Amino acid sequence: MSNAAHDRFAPSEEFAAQANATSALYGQADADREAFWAEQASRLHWDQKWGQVLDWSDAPYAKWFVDGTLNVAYNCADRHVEAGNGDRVAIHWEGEPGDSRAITYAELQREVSRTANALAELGVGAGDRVAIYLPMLPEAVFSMLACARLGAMHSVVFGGFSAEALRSRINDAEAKVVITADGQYRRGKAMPLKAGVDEAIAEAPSIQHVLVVQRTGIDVQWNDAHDKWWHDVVDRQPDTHTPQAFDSEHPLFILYTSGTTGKPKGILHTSGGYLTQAAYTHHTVFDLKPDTDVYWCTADIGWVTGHTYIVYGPLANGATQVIYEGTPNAPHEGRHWEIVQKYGVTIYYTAPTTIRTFMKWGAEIPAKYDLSSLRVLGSVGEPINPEAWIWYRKNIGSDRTPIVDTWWQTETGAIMISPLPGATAAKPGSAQTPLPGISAKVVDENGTDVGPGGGGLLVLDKPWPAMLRGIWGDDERYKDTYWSKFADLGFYFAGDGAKYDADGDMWLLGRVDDVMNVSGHRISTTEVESALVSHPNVAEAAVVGASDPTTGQGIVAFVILRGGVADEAGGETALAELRDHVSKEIGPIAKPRQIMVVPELPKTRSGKIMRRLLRDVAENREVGDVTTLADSSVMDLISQGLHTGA
Ligand code: 6R9
Repeated sequence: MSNAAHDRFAPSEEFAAQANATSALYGQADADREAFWAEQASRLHWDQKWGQVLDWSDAPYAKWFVDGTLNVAYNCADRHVEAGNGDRVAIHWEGEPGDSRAITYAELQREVSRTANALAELGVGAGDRVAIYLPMLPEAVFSMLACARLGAMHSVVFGGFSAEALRSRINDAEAKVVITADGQYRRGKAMPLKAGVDEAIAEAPSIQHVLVVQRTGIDVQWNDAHDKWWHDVVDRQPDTHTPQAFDSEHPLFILYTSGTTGKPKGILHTSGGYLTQAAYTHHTVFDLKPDTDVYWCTADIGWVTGHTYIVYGPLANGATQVIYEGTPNAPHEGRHWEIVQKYGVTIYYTAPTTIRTFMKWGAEIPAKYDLSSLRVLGSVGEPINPEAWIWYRKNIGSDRTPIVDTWWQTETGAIMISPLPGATAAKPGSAQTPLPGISAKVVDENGTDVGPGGGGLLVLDKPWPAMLRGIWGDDERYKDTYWSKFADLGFYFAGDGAKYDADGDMWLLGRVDDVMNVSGHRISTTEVESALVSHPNVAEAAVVGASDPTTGQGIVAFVILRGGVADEAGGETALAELRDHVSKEIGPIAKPRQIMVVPELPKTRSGKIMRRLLRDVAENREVGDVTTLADSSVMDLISQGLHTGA
């Protein structure tokens, strides 16, 4: 079969010659890490310069750029206007129904100022928390930056989350204000959004005001005591606002992410270090040229990728970017490529799950559009299987563009491990190397580096500027989750399995709770999934380790077949062939015990497969809690139509 995993893709000479970063950057960072980060911090405007670069004396709580002061929103809007770039488009916003709006940096500065004035009128000040529960509208960006401008923390809650999820997040952070919209467009339909807020705040006593953007015009229930239309409150505000400088360690935002227990963790990020690493990585990893590039990150603002690579990184760098409101198949499966063509997008950043969806829809769809403007492609969120990587490069990147596979987490705040597009000969499926200034290792249970060819756990062994500064209201959990496993060594435990190949490049293998143990062999669910999707009949695959009386765990695979092959390939012979295929790709030890053909896979709203639920099916248990699924009916579909081959 395919040797995709063994191919290497060096940047072209032209690309390398114009790249923002060369391999010299690694040596420069290694020679003096703090001096390197100080240089990166100089990308920003500081009202007062820092003294010490890093104070790690209170580990695991870092202080970066000690005593420096800055205003994050000023850095993301005003200073570009002052530098003469007020007419540059900051945001090409594209609505799902086809409406659009171009927002220049001068307008961004005015909109953020108005919003900040409005929030101040509603009583929001430095240190307060504001919940943001909005679709992908320009107002989401204005709201986040308005909070930053005032020194208030935002807590963005993904618009696809339930009222219950919103309530628990509002209550945990004791937010004063929630910003929402009447409704949101999803595949051509206006769906209610404010209704969820009404339900959430019935038991959220900290909320004093609900600020409502009118997006769809659908009916809403109105409570005069706390509801206010955005257009009534924000539009009448003065469009200037004097930003105040805050300490480098002033809190910027809280973002909730799921952990191993049920209660989400409120990951806390602060200002100077976070913005420094956001700007540096966005410039270096995507090779951003602010004068000429049109950048597009397809994430939702409700996830960390939307925070760092839609709001803070690109806007700190004065980039021009596309923000799209809707889904990739509204109103047709070529929508993303139509947008790339319309705006001349040059840098495109998305998730493997989206790429595999495009594969499923077929290469003939992107082929209908002019994608020649693209020059850098990115991937984030989960390991990308080599076949998807190759498909992405070939069908979206015209077999020409570098691809950056970027490993990072909500907790790390910004990209940590990634190729440099102009310097790295890329290996499909491997994030390869910690960025200049970042240190990461693969270690065994004792914390010893496993060395080339070895596998183990990913740790970050030196503090980095955008690192989390704790879990909101839960210091113990912060120390326990990330710092207790290698307490003597002071390593941050990322929760991911990883290995080095013979060249010493890193391969991220998924969460360690997704690593299976079959007859004493460690096998990553990702490796088996990757082998399955390298078979021409398979569109998508999810693999779990189900408990097995003889082998410890047995491999159970759930596969979605490609369109047109479902009938023949679902049969016993075809499934046996699939099992043999995996055996051939990885080894007999990785041969699935059982393969089930399913119409859909259960995914969270950020596109991560919920293996826990599949494990329930594989172990013949009643299926557990499905409330965090993007579509909770998927599990019913799976249970109804199982064809299995064993
Ligand atoms: C940015 C983001 C973090 C987890 C992380 C890891 C997985 C992210 C990856 C990747 C392999 C990549 N992950 N990027 N795994 N290769 N390039 O996704 O943050 O939602 O907090 O998820 O996602 O398992 O630990 P978050």
